[in-house]
Amino acid sequence: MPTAYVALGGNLGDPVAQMQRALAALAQHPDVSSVTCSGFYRTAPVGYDNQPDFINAVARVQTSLPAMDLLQLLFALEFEGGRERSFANAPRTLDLDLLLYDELVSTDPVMILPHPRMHERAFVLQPLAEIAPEMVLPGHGPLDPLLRACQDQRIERLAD
Ligand code: PH2
Ligand code: MG
Ligand code: MG
Repeated sequence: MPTAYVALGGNLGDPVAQMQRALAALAQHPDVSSVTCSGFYRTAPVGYDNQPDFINAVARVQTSLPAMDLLQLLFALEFEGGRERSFANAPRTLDLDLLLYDELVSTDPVMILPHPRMHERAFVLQPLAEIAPEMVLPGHGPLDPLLRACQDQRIERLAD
């Protein structure tokens, strides 16, 4: 069964609860066989500074859904989580980004895979390293050197 990695994030409302609801909904989906999530992290906003800290995590999802169907499911869960779309990098209740889907490379503008910015974001790399320490990102290499390169990004693991 294919393995996907999904980044979860949010900085409005109760992001922890919104992310936990999304994880539960994913795990209950008939075409999803397992969901393994990292711990939750409090992270400084990247890209657009003038907004609250985020909560972030990364989950490994084993699913028989094709990549585009999984992406549509993530969009539906974002909507259920109260997501409204305003401007790029705007504050949001729930953001679910498909990072990787097996070895799939996609240049479709709605589903670029691997995610084009994941290798430069501590809020993705740190939780990913927790559940997939041996991961090698296509075109970018292992996680540890990538993480060292974004040491200036504030990130703090929340207690379990
Ligand atoms: N998501 C963004 C832009 N900036 N910063 C943090 N810390 N966490 C995020 O999830 C995040 C961000 C765009 O989706
Ligand atoms: Mg995002
Ligand atoms: Mg997104």
